[in-house]
Amino acid sequence: MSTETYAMLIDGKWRDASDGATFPSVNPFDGQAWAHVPDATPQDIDDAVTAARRAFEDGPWARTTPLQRATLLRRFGDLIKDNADELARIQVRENGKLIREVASQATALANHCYFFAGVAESPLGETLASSVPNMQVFTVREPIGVVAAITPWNSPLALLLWKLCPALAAGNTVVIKPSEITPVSTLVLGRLIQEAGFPDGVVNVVTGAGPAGAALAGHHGVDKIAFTGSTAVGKKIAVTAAERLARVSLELGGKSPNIVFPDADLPNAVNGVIAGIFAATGQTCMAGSRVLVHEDVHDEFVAALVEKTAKIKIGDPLDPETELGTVACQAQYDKVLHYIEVAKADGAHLATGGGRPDDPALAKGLFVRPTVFTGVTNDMRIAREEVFGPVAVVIGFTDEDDAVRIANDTSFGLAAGVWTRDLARAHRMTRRLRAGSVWVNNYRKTNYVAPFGGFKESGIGRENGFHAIEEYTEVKTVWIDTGNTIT
Ligand code: TXE
Repeated sequence: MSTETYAMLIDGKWRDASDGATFPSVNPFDGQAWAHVPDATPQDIDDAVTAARRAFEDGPWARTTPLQRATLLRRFGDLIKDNADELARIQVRENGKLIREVASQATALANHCYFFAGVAESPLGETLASSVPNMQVFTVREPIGVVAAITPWNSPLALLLWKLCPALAAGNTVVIKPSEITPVSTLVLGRLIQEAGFPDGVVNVVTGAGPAGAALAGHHGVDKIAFTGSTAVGKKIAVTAAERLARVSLELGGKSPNIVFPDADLPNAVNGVIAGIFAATGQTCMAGSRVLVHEDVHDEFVAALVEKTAKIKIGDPLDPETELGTVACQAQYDKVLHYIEVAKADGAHLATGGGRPDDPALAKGLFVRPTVFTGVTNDMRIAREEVFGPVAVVIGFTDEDDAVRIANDTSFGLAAGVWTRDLARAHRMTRRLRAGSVWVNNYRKTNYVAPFGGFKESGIGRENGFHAIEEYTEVKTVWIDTGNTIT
């Protein structure tokens, strides 16, 4: 089988690793290596950071106007739209996500660029009230400098643009290190960045695994690290950043509760719970992996949930009819199967799923049947640790206070869902849940205008919306004495 070899983007040039090393990208549907990408050395990382630093300090980027940055971002958005099909198909090859999910993300990616093009030209400072006569006091927001964007494999391009667009809108330069599971989509996006006309060195892409990420995060030329990934690595990055007080934003794991009250529209709630946990094969940080169901509707709800889950169509992620694709890589696959065994050993009841599908046509792929455990208590490992796979656990509750107590009894705080027809309850719950996003009668919605991020160990900072620009700027306060009153 023919494989393509890709190069890294450093200072506007396509380069191999300085020692020539590469690693493969493996399609989780058929187990084939279909591309090879460079395995960046510390020298390559240093070159990329040096290029980004030069572009930030001296290059034409340092003198671009907001309008020029906005124009580049709009052009970039147009190119993403023009190449949406290729970008979607590459991501499916890399991580086994459904084409029907990824294809619809393409328009959202372009809108992201357009929104932050607008933000580039928006008023970001404030004029302050001055208690000193003849004194003008105002703030300006300035770029932080060189941003390292370290991204994961579950939504490689979306989670990259959440960082790249605000970073560029604000005037920073960027070194991207995509996940070693999904490097090619980011390298192809790099071509579009060049085609859009961003000056050399403004956006660089280096590829490699954890050590490359660690070298980038630890590089003294990096002023800010924007990371999405595991809580364990996020904590390491926070420690690295703290050593030189680099700015950091972290979007980490979750164990999000999706709470069904007896007054909910139950068929709607069943669909929402299914989409909440099984979309992207459960490999989303915001997955509604803990399903909290009121005791009055527990049995009825579980019966409907199990029946629908068992009918989910597993198959080729490139087939638009497929409803559940593969897990992204062998390590993730092993992790999901391990947690299924942990749940059984801890006494959870396996209501459906729980392993590989029997279909021999799917034998080569990293498939896990959509799985529902019932009889789960919130102290079990399956209710406390992030599985990042198609595994839902159902936990019963007695009343609103009980639901809030269970929902908030977690080290995470990324997201939560509430299913109810009672408006007052909806408002009460949204205020009491300790999570960065709360959805009522829907789940897993994100948008470029809406800030996204976590409470507690789910992260630091917010991506998307106007809040994102705060993560990529420093505030400078300017005092101008207009009266020459120095005595
Ligand atoms: O994540 P890692 P992995 C969670 C999910 C999953 C688990 C492991 O639970 O099962 O993490 O996935 C880079 N310094 N999420 O192993 O290792 C790495 O190369 C700097 C949640 O893929 O955190 C990749 O680019 N960088 C999540 C990125 O960090 C390092 C999405 C993420 O990889 C590094 C993905 C280091 N020491 C996984 N080690 C979400 N929040 O959506 C690795 N990397």
